[in-house]
Order: sequence, then C-alpha cells, then structure tokens
Amino acid sequence: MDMKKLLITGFDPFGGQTVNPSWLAVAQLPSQVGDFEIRKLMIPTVFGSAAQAVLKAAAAWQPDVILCVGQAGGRDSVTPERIAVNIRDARIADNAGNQPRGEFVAPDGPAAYFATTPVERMAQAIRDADIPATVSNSAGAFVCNDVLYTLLHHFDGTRTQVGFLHVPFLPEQGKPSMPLETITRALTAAISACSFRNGAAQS
Ligand code: PCA
Repeated sequence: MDMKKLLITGFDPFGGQTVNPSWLAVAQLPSQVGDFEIRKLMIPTVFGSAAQAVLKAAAAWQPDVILCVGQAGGRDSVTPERIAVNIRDARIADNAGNQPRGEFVAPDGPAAYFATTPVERMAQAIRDADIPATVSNSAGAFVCNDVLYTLLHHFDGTRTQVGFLHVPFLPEQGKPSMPLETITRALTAAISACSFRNGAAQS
C-alpha cells in the first residue's frame, strides 16, 4: 500500500482547565490509520508559537495532511471547521498571557481561508461511526483559529491539506461532554475521510 503521511496535533490545557481532550485523544491514536502513517504533536495554547511548532514539524516530515484538534467547551458534537479568519480576538489570555483584541493573524493575508480537508466527508464519516458531528462555520478568533489560518496561509496553493476539528469537553470538565474513547474514535473516522481531497467549500 502506498502510505501517506498525516500530522495530527492537540493542545495543552488552557483557561483554567487541567486537561485538554484534544491532546488526550490524539495521544491515544494508533501510529497508522487506513493508508495514513500518523505522527502526533502537542502544541501550546499560545498565539503564534502554536502554529510555528506545527510549521517546524511539517517542514521536517513533509506530511500530506495536517489535522489540528482543539477543545471547544460548550459544543456537544465533534465539529470539523470549514473556515479560518484573519483575526486574533481573545476573550481570555493564552498560556503566555497574550490577549490580542482585533489584530490580524497575517497583515498581508486575505480575510479568510477554507479548510482544504473534506469537511463534510469528515463529519459524515464521524456520524457513520454513530458519533454526533456537524461542520462548524467558525473556529472562533482564539488560538485554534490562529493555527488554522496560519497553516492555510502558509500552505495555500500547495498539495499539503490542512484541516481542523473541535471536540467537546470530557465528562470531568462539565457539560456538554463526550467520553475520551468516543472522541478518539471520531478522530480515527475523520482521518479516514482525509484520503479524499477537498474540491469545493461544501465538500
Ligand atoms: N481550544 C482553543 C485553543 C486551544 C484549544 O484546545 C480554541 O478553540 O481556540
């Protein structure tokens, strides 16, 4: 089988939480899913540094797909993100104490990018595994959006696909929540859907 390479990232805990389900679920993934070889990276919930850590790992390994995962407290389903916007607007400080309000991610960049992973297929694949999933049209304006926008800007026009998934809280963090095993299965299903390339905004 012709193996492809997928780099998947999760964040460290932030905002007073002691765990972040995004990294815990990523850490549980096997080293191979379908025809993808998987490498995992924990990134800091810090504007700028998080994306730089992903870019560094990507430069070294040259993955075909980069999938970043983050926690979205308050959401009750797994949500592939369709779009990233060129704005940093933080309600809380990041893990380095930064709290940008209304700044650009990239002053020379367009207002927004569409994710280049097949977001509808990813959501469908997760639902096919009996896990609630729906495409999200906003990744917010905190560090998750910052990472997605920076990567899409960097890899614009290249063959490298970039996508993002937000996942709910774990039961111990509050409601709504999803068990860790379920989130991990959702990631596996989403990865399998990444063997297709996104052709259009709605795919
Ligand atoms: N979620 C935050 C940043 C880190 C994370 O896991 C966000 O949604 O921006």
